[in-house]
Amino acid sequence: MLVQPGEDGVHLRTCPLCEAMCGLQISVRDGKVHQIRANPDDAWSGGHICPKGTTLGAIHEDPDRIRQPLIKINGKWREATWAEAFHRCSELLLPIIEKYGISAVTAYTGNPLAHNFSLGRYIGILLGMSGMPITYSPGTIDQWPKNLSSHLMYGGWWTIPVPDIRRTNLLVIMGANPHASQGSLMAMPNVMGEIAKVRQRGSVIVIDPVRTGTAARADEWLPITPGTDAAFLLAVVHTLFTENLVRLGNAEEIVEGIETLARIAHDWTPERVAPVTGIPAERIRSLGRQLAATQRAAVYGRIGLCNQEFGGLSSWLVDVVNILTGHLDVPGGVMFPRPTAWSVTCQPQLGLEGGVAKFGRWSTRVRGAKEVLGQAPVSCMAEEISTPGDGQIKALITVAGNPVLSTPAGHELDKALAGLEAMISVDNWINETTRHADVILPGQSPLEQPHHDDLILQFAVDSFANYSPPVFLPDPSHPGEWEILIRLTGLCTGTPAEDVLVEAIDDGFFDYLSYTQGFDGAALRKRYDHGGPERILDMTLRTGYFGDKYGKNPDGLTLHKLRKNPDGINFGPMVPRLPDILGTPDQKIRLAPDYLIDDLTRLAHRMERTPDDLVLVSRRHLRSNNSWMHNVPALMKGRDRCTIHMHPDDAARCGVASGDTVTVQSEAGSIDIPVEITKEIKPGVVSIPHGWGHGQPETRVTTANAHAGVNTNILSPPHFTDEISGNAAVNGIPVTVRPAGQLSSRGGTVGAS
Ligand SMILES: Nc1nc2c(c(=O)[nH]1)N[C@H]1C(S)=C(S)[C@@H](COP(=O)(O)OP(=O)(O)OC[C@H]3O[C@@H](n4cnc5c(=O)[nH]c(N)nc54)[C@H](O)[C@@H]3O)O[C@H]1N2
Ligand SMILES: Nc1nc2c(c(=O)[nH]1)N[C@H]1C(S)=C(S)[C@@H](COP(=O)(O)OP(=O)(O)OC[C@H]3O[C@@H](n4cnc5c(=O)[nH]c(N)nc54)[C@H](O)[C@@H]3O)O[C@H]1N2
Ligand code: SF4
Ligand SMILES: [Mo]
Repeated sequence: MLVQPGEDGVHLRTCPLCEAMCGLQISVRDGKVHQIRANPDDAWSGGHICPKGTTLGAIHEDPDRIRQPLIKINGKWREATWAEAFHRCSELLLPIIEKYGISAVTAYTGNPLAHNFSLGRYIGILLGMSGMPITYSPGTIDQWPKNLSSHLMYGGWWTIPVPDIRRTNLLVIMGANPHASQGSLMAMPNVMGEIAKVRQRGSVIVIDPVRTGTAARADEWLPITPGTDAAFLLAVVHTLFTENLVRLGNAEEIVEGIETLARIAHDWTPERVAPVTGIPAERIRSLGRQLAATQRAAVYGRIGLCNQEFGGLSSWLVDVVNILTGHLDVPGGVMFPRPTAWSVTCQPQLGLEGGVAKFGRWSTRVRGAKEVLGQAPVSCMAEEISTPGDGQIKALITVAGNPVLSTPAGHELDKALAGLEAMISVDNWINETTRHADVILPGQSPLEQPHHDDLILQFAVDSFANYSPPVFLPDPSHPGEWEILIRLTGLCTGTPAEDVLVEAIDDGFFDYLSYTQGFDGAALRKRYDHGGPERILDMTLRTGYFGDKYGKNPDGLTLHKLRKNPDGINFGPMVPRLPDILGTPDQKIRLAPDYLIDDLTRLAHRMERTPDDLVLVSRRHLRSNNSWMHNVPALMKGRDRCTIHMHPDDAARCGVASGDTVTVQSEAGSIDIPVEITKEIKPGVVSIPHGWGHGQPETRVTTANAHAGVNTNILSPPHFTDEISGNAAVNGIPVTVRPAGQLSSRGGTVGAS
């Protein structure tokens, strides 16, 4: 029944759109996608799917999707051959590098690369070998605080424990809404189905300023004041110590710093934090008792805990509570996954081995923001482009990113991009960001390339492996994105993009990766008749835990084996991995790293601050995917999703009614947006989704432009960060709301930005 790439019939395929990684059956008729359904036999997802998964055909066939490179000359786009396009990249970039050096060039590498077969594996080449000293990513408006706490505690910045949901009886969800997101840094199919099962066995508690779709399906919703989770968790830790509930379980022999922790937690009584967090002291204490008394319990924190003022502390304290209650590395607690293939993106950072806090190895030119784990806040990018002087950024490469919509003060970045001397985008659409490019190099469609998740499987609750061949054959002249990245890397080092020796660099990368696993790459290469991402996939599978080790373990995993098992192979749930997984030199878990402890002074100041009248948080919707799926007509049906949610008490206070357009103003800017009044949000908190603000001139995203919405990141102050990680605080932004058109209390006229 299964057919070859390019043939009509039913193709099995993993959805590359989110961490649920659903197995799909894609039926093709007359060379077009006829229908997409869940694959009930998929060894990972067993029949789960969401509305986005059924639209992969629409993405593939989207008339706006770029199929041929585009070159902009005198403000006009024209299609070009690949040779012309690479040549144009060289014409643009080489003189800049010659004149100002490579430090005048930067890159922004966006979210879809984590889900993309080529980009995920090859982004390391661009970032590691191009010589660009500073690059940016949405990492610092996402999980950087978690990378930070993992690096400091476990000695590995991607050593992130994942809730073992399928075996837990008590799940506390903080700052995550899997009902929309389908889970993040916690990969499993049908996460809401799993949450329902936890409730049958025990209970689920959601701690979030918003009564989200997840909270509505939980046993309890604890509405917390945005940005106060660290204080809340410290009070839980306080309770565990004062009530003698600390049980380290598996971690007993390998933790360090427990005395320090007990000492610092002493001051953080539930009574002290209750008024600020909005959660009663007694509930904080009882939660501590509940966690300590439940054998299989897990606390899970995600983006609401990262994208906030105390992201680093909150991310750390989630793990601390799990450790103190004996729930680290045990079934039903939080565990470290054992991926079938290791990810090239999770290689240790050079110079940061051992989990030491050697940050600030450089700082940004304009703001002086310090480097943390190799990056500075993404909000620095605009000022680095627009501020003249030595070291000014003159050229930008974007790879699968739309920072104009996704990063703080994106409207300022929008202006800055217009002033660049050169911009090259590896992207499939002309959108709010890429409209500023001089050259756009499109990737293949998600159905024209193979698939096997690289990064996401590092956070999977099962050790799972699968491989999807392409559904459609790409135009043979269309290079894979891995080749595009290699050419751009070579270009950054001074070789014209068209002359870059792609194979040699690819071989070198393969050899390096093989070497990290103790293999001789040159010898291994003899086994393959071609390079590229499939060769890397085979090698990462074979040298992984379940791999055949190139013959030493003959029954082990290979890509060949996966091709013969199109429903995938599931090696079962997570298993204990301590202490082997620790990257700290003494193989101990650092419970109380100085770098984090030092930040408690900032949190103590926060406790004294006058409460804000109204603060803004972000939200996600199941039928969106950050900024880039609004061009899919089927996902845009129904009511307007780009609205501000507001509690009736706040609406009355601000004099606004449901359906009104209101002006929302922060220190950074103002936007006009329709209001939806709802009791499902804590009074004093409003929420707006990100990724909107389409309808910009010279973009080519027809459907998105017809449902433009507004860009909430106009309201995100670029300097509002979790200072210790540099991560953006897009939650907890003080705002005012008033009927649109009304003068602001400060006097001036205010309209949409
Ligand atoms: N459909 C869909 N799926 C997606 C995405 C998408 O855009 N659409 N994006 C993907 C990406 S890139 C990511 S990173 C993941 C994110 O996945 P999740 O972490 O599940 O993200 P959200 O759904 O935004 O949920 C964040 C929650 O944090 C809450 N929150 C805000 N501030 C605070 C706070 O201070 N404290 C607490 N306790 N809670 C707070 C918000 O109200 C919100 O409910 O989703 C991924 N999956
Ligand atoms: N206020 C607020 N802002 C946020 C967040 C929030 O919660 N609140 N969340 C943040 C988070 S977690 C994230 S991850 C970021 C996302 O930030 P970005 O990564 O900048 O944004 P995306 O919308 O994911 O951009 C995707 C880009 O990739 C392109 N693209 C899609 N598929 C492909 C492909 O296969 N190949 C190539 N080459 N390009 C492709 C799209 O055209 C688009 O330009 O947003 C962040 N911004
Ligand atoms: S939940 Fe939806 S978007 Fe995510 S992998 Fe499954 S089908 Fe794709
Ligand atoms: Mo993200």
